[in-house]
Amino acid sequence: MEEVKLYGMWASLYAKRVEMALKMKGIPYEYIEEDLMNKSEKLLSCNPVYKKSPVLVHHEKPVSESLIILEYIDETWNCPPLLLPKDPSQRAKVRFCTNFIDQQMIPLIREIYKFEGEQQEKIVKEFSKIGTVDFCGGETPGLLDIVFCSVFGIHKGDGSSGVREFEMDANPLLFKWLNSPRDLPVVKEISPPHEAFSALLKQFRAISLQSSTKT
Ligand SMILES: N[C@@H](CCC(=O)N[C@@H](CS)C(=O)NCC(=O)O)C(=O)O
Repeated sequence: MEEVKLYGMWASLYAKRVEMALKMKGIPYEYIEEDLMNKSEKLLSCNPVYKKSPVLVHHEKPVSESLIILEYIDETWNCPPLLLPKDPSQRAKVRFCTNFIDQQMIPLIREIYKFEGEQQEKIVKEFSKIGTVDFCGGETPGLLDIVFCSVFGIHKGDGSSGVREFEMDANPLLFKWLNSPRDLPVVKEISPPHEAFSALLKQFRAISLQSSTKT
């Protein structure tokens, strides 16, 4: 019997991507909700370097960092659907894209939340350049779809945060990519409750705006 535990946080996009992979592969797991303001001893001991969630614990062995966890899942449960392509050059391309999303796109999204008006528009324009990155999609949803969906697909923006980068008409190139994985039942299953998530985004927006006026 496999023993799989996931230490996550209900609104964390990083935890959501791990949940998506586990569900797509049909791997049963126990989910443990972490209070990030008061992290458990278990989380701290499993991820002593970054002290962040998510952490996957498989037979008492911890794995941290969501992209590494996704690859661990694919290698350990080497059953369909395979998350990474077989061809090494395609694998390299997927890794390039997922790193690009985490290192370039997510920080840019955080920046967008810090500003209003013209300043925000400037950053949003920067964001649309992302359309020039040649994201590679496989025949069936895989690792890149999971990562992309965790950032853009789980929550349909309703404009309440004051930022429009999540909205379809504001960024058609980006959203063309999302059409199929967003409709996967697994994405619907793991999506956080809309109202609670919107409230959290509003809170994040208020804190981000405040921090930018202080600096
Ligand atoms: N690079 C990490 C990022 C994980 C991350 O930022 N987790 C956040 C929750 S969304 C966290 O644990 N924050 C608590 C903290 O930074 O103290 C990954 O991919 O897993």
